[in-house]
Amino acid sequence: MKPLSLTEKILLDHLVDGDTLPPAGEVIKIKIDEAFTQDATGTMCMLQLEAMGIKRVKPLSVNFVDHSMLQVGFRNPDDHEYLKTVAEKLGIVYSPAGTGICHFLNMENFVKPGMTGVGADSHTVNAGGCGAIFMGAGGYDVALAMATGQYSMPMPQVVKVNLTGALKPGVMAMDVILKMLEINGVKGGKGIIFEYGGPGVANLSLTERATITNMGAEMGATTSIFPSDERTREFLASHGRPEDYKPLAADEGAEYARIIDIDLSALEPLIALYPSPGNVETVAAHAGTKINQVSVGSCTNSSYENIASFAEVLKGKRVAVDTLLYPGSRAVAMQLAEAGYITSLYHSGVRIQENGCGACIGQGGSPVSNGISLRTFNRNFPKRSGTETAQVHLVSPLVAAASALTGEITLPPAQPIEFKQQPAVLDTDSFIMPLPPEEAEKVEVIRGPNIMALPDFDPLPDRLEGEVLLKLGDNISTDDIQPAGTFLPLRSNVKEYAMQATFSQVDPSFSKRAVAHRDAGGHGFIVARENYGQGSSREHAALCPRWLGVRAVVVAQFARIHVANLVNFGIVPLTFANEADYDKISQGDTVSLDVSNLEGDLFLEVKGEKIPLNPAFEPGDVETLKAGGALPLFKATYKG
Ligand code: MIC
Ligand code: SF4
Repeated sequence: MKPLSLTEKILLDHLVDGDTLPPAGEVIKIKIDEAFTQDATGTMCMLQLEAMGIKRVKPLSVNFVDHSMLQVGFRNPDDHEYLKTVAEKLGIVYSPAGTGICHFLNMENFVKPGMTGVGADSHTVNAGGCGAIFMGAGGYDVALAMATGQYSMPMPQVVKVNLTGALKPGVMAMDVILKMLEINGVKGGKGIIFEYGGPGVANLSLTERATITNMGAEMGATTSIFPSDERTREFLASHGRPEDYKPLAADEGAEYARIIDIDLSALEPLIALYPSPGNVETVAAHAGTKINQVSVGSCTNSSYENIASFAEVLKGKRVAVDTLLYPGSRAVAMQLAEAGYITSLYHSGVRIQENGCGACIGQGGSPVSNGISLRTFNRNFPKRSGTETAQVHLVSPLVAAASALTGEITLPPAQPIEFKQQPAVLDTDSFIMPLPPEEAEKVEVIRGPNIMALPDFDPLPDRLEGEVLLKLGDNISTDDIQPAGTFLPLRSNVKEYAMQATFSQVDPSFSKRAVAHRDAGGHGFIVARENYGQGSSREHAALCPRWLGVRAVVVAQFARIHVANLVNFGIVPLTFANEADYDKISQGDTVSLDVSNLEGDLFLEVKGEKIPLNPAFEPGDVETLKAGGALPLFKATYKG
């Protein structure tokens, strides 16, 4: 038999139909072992799951609460109570606020080598560090996976990343993934699974591997995966799950679309400069730049090893700038406490925050105006920190530590940092486990006033006619389309979220203009260039524009998760057949598009000219688009 990559083995093992994998780009349907949400995407996901009429979820499913935890006013607490009670009703595990960040908890408690999963968060790919194939998806696709135990996606290409050597002192896993970003750029992972291998893998711990797979999202990759080996066994055993271990690796001689070689011992500390995770340079080149804040944590770098290394550099010294810390989970916080690091961090002047996303998603911890914040996070998009004029640069926990002490960008100590080895703490009691079906049926789902009904959307007309409401450039992120931060409590209220937030940071007049255009009977169009919709998986970046009357988005290229979300909410995603035609369209142009045959030739008619377009949807999406979105179609066709 032909030697197989690890990706091929897991996908073949999970194929719903047949026993061969199609060529890259063709849609495959796989069985899903786990599906999860977090609170910011979870309420919409659960509303859709309820609307599907599902009585109990099929695969292991979890609702984590980690993003929107400030609970200022009734909105967040209402969302959390809804997520808890709907979880009880439908057989979903519930992870309450304070337990930790979804991806972190997933690694500690649920992921097993060889599993497949989807999560309503782009960094679900984190789980690849444990030899599993996990992908980020929009809330509807996660609801569908919970309902059916299946997920469809275009078959990715498998690219091998061959690691050799071991990291030098002062260099961390963060520098490996920043190197990958330097090599591939923010859209270089599209349609790809990065499969790590080679002798260097054994020199990386599980949490280091997860740092690397986590930020595969920043390259737009479908996901990334490491083999399952002795280090995986150690991690699972230390977290009370030795029975979940099984060794997994690619076959000798497996074929890959491409091979990227990285010598770990040749890497040096790197920094991704504002405003993109793809702006990678060396820390050395920026040493001495004054900073105003340091923030350590996020799903990328908040393990015990990360924070213990950070604490060791700070020990006995005092930070020179405001320094915030977000442990990845309550278990990590307890492990740090038992090792004495919580006390030493307080002595150093660090502000220890709740175990959750926090400043990473603009929930507190905003930098000062015109400030520079060094963060161990994965995203530094404009305004995401909550301060318009601030700049965020991304670095490893060791660079963060050295810089916190000096108040300027500083290279980490050149000698190895030894931290205290402390047994992992188990925190499984924090989860609320599913009730037996007879008891679950009796649970009353509580919907406080923040939980609004899902809007109804009409089917696609034969012709779309209206205005180009916005013309944008490259790399528009879902943070640009539908910002999070202080708007997070509006996630369960589509109308308010759309009116207050959609494109508000790009053009504050957008929502009002769009609604007026919609109410006058127009269909809204958005035009942009490369990598449209990069970043977060939030389906609100499709749902809210749809509510505002956007019916088609025409760009040079889309990011993977966003294009699926557009289809799910009945917005037609299209790309230019000739990229240069982008220049022929202006904001405010009146355009029209015959969509009566989505499988035929498609042209954007503008100023008397017909601009040829390509579908960015799959042939299998036509029915969904025609129906006006996925939910109306599901309700009409699902037989249980
Ligand atoms: C993010 O990091 O941007 C988020 C917030 O985790 C999002 C999900 C969301 O918008 O709720 C993501 O990465 O998918
Ligand atoms: Fe949370 Fe930030 Fe990770 Fe998103 S990237 S899941 S906001 S910690």
